[in-house]
Amino acid sequence: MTNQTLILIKPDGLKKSLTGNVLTRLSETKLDIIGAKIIRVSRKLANEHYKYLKKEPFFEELIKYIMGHYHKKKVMALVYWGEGAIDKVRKICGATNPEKADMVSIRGQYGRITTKGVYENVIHASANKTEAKREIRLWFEPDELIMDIYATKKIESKKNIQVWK
Ligand code: IDP
Ligand code: MG
Repeated sequence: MTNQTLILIKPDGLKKSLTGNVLTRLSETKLDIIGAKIIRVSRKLANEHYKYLKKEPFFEELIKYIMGHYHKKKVMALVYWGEGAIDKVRKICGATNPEKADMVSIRGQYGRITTKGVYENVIHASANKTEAKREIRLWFEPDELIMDIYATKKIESKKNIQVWK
């Protein structure tokens, strides 16, 4: 079954110049990239993305990590689409704890645990279809993807938008 998944190259991945390595590893999946961008993560976006971990002792450190307090203040967000996308990408990422992850997985190769106890594991990937839908809709607007993967609607916008001069 085809599905789609959200991937984030986290600030440690960007700081360590791992973008190329990570994209090369992901290309082993032969999936299609249908969206990509560099984002500066706000606290609001970070809180929303990790809201299910709010009660964890490492939550505040995790929010600082994804916002780039310890590395570069940016993440690369991507949407991959294709046959079994969610599972294929999770497999290449490896386990959440970089010390327990398969050594040839992305997290096993490049991740570490900080002295503050955060798993700096280079990459995020959606774990299942429900999570993928919530996360892709959170990180991307419909017109930033080259495929219509979820239902959309038109609204009248009074927003001040910036355009090229
Ligand atoms: P996942 O990223 O493999 O889906 P989640 O449980 O969703 O794992 O956790 C989100 C992120 O929070 C992880 O990728 C990692 O950066 C961090 N994290 C998760 N569990 C721990 C922990 O026990 N200690 C420190 N950091 C953690
Ligand atoms: Mg998760």
